[in-house]
Amino acid sequence: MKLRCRDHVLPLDRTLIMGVLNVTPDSFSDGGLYFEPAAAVERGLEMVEEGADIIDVGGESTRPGAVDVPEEEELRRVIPVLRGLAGAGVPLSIDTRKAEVARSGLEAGAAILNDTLGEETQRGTDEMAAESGAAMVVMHSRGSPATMRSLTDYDDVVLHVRVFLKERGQELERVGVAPESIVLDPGIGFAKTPAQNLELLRRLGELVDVGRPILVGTSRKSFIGQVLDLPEDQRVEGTLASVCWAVAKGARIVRVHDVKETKRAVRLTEAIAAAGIHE
Ligand code: HH2
Repeated sequence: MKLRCRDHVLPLDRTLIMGVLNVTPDSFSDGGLYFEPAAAVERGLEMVEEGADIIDVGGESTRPGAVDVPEEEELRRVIPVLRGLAGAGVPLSIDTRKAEVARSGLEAGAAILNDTLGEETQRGTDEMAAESGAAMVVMHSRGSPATMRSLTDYDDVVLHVRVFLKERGQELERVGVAPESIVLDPGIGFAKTPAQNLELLRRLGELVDVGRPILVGTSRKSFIGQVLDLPEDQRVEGTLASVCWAVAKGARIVRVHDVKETKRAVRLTEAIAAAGIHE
C-alpha cells in the first residue's frame, strides 16, 4: 500500500508518523506554544528531524467547547506556516473544517486535506482533493466542537463509524479522488464518550477490514486522562500505549504531538510484528 499526495508517494508498509502543529492560542495540548509563525515553523522542522513523515498544520482548535475562528484569522495563522515549511521535505497536511482554508492551504503547498467535519455535510473539499491530487483524510465526527459532547448516541459506535467511513471513501472515489489518496480515521475524541473511544481502539480491526489505510489520533486526549486520572501534560505514556495498540491492530498513520517518543515505540512494535516472518 502507498499513500499518494500530490508530488509525494509515501510507503505504507511501515507506520507513518504525522506530527501535530497547532497554530492556535487554545488547543487543548499545545495551544499558545506555536502561535507565532516563526515558532511554529521551527517546531515543524524539529518534528521532521525527530522523524515525522507528515506535518499536520491546524489553525482552529477542535477540542470540545472550542470557539469558532473566523476564516481570515484561520488563514492568517496557517498560511505563513505552510509556506515556511514548504521546503521541509515532507508532505504538509491542512487540518481545517473550512473549504476556503483548505483551498488556500493547497495553494500554499499542502499535499493532504485533513477533513475533520465528519457527518457535517457543508464540505466542498472532495472535488479539491480530486483536482489537486492531494490526499484526503476523512475523519468521523458529529456536530461542531460546541455541540459534539452531546452527540454520542450510537447503537454500536464501531459499526456506525465503519459504515460512515466506508461510504465516504466510496463517495471520494466517485468524485475522482485516487484510491491511493484516501485515508480513514475514526475520530478519537470527536462526539465519542471515553468508553466509546476505548471500544473503537479495541475493535480497530473492524475498521482496518474496510481495506483503506487507517489514521488514528489519540495523542494526549482526554480518554487517556480519564483512565489514568492524569492531566493533559502527563499523558505521554498513555499516548504511547494507545499508539502501539493501534499499530498492532493495523493503523498505518498515527497523529501525535510527541514525535520522537512515538517513533521509538512504533519501531519496536513493528519489530515485534515482523519477528520470525523473514527467518
Ligand atoms: N484530532 C484533533 C485534531 N485533528 N485530525 C484527525 N485526522 N484525527 C484526529 O484524531 C484529530 C485531528 C484534536 O487534537 P489536537 O490537534 O491536539 O487539538 P485541538 O483540536 O484542540 O487543536
